[in-house]
Amino acid sequence: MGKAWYMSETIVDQRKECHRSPPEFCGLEKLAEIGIIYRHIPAHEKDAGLERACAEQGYDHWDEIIINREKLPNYDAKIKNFFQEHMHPDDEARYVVDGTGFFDVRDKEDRWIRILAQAGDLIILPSGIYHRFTVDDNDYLKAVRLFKGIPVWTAYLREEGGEDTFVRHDD
Ligand code: KMT
Ligand code: NI
Repeated sequence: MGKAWYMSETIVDQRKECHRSPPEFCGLEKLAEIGIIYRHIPAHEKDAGLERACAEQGYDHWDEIIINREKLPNYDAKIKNFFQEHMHPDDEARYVVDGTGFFDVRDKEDRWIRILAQAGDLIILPSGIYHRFTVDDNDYLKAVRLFKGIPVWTAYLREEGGEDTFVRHDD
């Protein structure tokens, strides 16, 4: 667990690892520096681990999402929205139950870092952090989403030189 790397400048296929050449890995302390929590909670400690995270961070609501073409309603639009750089007024807190995916965030110099999300990973992107998300070629990620209060699905896009606009992520 716990793998992150700097991304190649050009993305040919968002679902691939998109390494630089040669690959340049990103230390987990770098993620901590930008406020990201990236912690492994093995399946058998899931309940206690998530309870602890909820108590620490003040989360009191949760749901479960399966990202997969067959399972996720409105799949194409959601996949597109997830991969447009955006931020939320709330934390994005996800515990990966099964499957894999990538969360991309920027470092302080605006360089993209790709964070591997796999079973047992708790990833918390604090509110206001620009990010994007994609599944990989397996097209399957099952995650618990943790919230403070009932979630508002507002995402603010970061557009090249443009105004922030918002899209709805969920129904
Ligand atoms: C978001 O807002 O980017 C997401 O919810 C990503 C999908 S949850 C694994
Ligand atoms: Ni998001």
